Amino acid sequence: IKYRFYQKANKCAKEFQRLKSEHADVVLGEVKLGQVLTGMKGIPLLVTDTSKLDPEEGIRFKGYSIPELREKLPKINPDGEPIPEGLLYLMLIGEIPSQEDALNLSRDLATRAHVPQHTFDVIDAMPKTSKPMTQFSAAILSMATESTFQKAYRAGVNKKYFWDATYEDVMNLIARLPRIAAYIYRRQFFNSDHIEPNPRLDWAGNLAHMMGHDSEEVRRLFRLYMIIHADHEGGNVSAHTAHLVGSALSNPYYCYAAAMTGLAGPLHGLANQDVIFWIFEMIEELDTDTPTDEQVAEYCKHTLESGRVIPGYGHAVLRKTDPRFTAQQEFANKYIKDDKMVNLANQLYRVVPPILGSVGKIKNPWPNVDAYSGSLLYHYGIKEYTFYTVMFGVSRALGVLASLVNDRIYGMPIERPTSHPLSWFKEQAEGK
Ligand code: CMX
Repeated sequence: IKYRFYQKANKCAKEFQRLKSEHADVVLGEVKLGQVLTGMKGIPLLVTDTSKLDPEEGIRFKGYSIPELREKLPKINPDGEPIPEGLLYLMLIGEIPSQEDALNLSRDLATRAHVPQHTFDVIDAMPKTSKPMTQFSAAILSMATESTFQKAYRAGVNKKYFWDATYEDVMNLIARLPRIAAYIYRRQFFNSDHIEPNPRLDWAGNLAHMMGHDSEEVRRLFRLYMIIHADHEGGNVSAHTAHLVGSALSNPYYCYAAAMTGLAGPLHGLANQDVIFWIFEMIEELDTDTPTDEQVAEYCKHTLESGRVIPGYGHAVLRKTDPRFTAQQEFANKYIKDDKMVNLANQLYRVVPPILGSVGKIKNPWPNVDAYSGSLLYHYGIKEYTFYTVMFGVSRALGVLASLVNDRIYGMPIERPTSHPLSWFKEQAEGK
């Protein structure tokens, strides 16, 4: 797989270097002050090859939409969901893998999954009051002791081979994340009654197993979850953070730990769990778990009036219902009959968009991925919602770390945009 990756990515690396040397003066567009002041939206600043986000249509991974991936990627059970290893293969190599290729990658990950003892010690040394994402980020950082890249750099390896050591770190890190996540979960919520990995299971199935939710239904959900959260092009906070930190040639463990501290923010991955937190607040406030649409609308207005966001709704790029939301809704329609949390997610989809739309300033009133995932997890018995963002973090590694190997093989330089004091922008807008 590494050799196939090299053959494909090396061609792109040559293209990257050629464009850099032959077309450096090409103008890509103009930058408006409004873009600078609203989080650099819409400025084409990053090269990311794993996936591309269209505001209307949603995410495509190497050109494939989520429905296409669900149909074409290899599955263990013909009527189940594809295994995420197939998506990792696609993002690295650019082709839909055969069943054998996907299973080979799955086996490769299983052989790399050993977590060093000191990482468990780091987790165990933290108070149980530490948030699961704090434990997760610290655990990832602690594995930097194992970094092949760091050792290769110190040994003076030529920079044209950096990608190889990065690839090794990236695959090891991806392989170990389910074990680390499950360890945090069992420590936090099951009194450290840990469950050993089963190396015969696929990457997502093994996570379900080690968390103690060992049914085929949960494995099927986890496979879907891990695919839809895997990547969202390069500009989102977690992906961009890993890329930025990586541009300093920090090792992949540093890069991904940094990315996870970004994912832990409520405007990004924490929304995965905040949706359920907010729904429970609503249930408590309204004193019913089957509120009317009018009651839900009142509660939404109350949230907005108190200067808070409605989690799971809105997006920095998307302008339509997120296809990752739709994929989960379809999954629920197929497998779940009359569940309170799922019903609430559907009810919110009916009630929230018109309210957000009427506010005026909100560019996208539609749901994002986070509006549904918590309800599904809750239905299948994963009720510990303060853990959900860790699951997001396990999944997001697939895309973000595949991109990091690309960054290294392309020979991407250190990232260093220009900043100015506010007075400079004022001068540009209004003159002196
Ligand atoms: N509820 C209330 N207000 C919202 C809102 C929401 N769901 N979505 C946007 N707004 C507000 C913004 O806070 C902003 O207000 P101010 O002008 O007062 O600062 C205004 O509407 C304009 O924002 P925008 O341009 O539409 O959206 P942004 O690109 O600034 O923000 C996002 C995008 C996702 C942070 C925002 O929609 C949000 O906070 N949503 C809720 C949190 C959430 O679900 N995050 C997860 C996103 C997906 C992910 O990364 O996992």
